[in-house]
Amino acid sequence: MTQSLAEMLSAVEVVDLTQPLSEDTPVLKLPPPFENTPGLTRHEISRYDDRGPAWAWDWLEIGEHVGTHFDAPIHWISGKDGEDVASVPPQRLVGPAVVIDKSAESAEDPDFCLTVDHIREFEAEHGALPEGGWLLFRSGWDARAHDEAQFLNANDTGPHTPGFDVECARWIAEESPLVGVGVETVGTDAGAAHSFDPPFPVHSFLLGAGKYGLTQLANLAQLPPTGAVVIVAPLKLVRGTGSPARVFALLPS
Ligand code: 23J
Ligand code: MN
Repeated sequence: MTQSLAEMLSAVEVVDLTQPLSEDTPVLKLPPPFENTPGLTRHEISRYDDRGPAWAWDWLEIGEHVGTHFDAPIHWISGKDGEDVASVPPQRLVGPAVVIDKSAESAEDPDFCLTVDHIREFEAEHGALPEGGWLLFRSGWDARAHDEAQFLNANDTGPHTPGFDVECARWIAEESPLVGVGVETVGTDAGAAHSFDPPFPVHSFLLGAGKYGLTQLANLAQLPPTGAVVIVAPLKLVRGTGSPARVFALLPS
């Protein structure tokens, strides 16, 4: 007898890959002359008071690219004719996850970059990358997410956080069956990627190829290398270049 989807769900574990969103959520800092995004500010509408006796509510001021968030193709000039957040087909936001763990390497070298060779090694052990899949890069950076200085890890030479090298970004965009990459850091690109050629290659190549980015993920350590399914849920923001997102992983329990 075939199981119903509801019955199958009882054998599924749900892992929340989302960082908490608050006024303290660390935010990307680009160097001058570039403009920066504001983080979250809450404005009170009422608090069970004269302004609304039985209800509390706030309105939010927040950048599209704050906290655990989704990058749509139109975020980058290479993808400017591509999808906004609201246009992304939901099927592309649910897919098999592969998790590559380079947390030891990233602890040793904060500028660690994933390469095509690392992906080939992963495939030799775990099988080919899945069609429509999401590559989740575990760097261990989620342990720093409570402290903006540790999380951004900047010094006089700029930010130092792990990412992908240029060829790896190009390969994922143009040759892999993946639809997106997710990271634990503040952006999908390495901290030093402003100095890469092209600058910010993950943004440039993936968004230019109509693929997606996902940042500031949590709890990747709880996922197996393969076998989980990721659910990415940004706001359906019309003309949005990105959006804070709730991200879940489902795994067989
Ligand atoms: C704008 C410019 C550079 C970067 C970013 C945004 C992001 O990381 C982002 O959140 O998309 S690196
Ligand atoms: Mn972004």
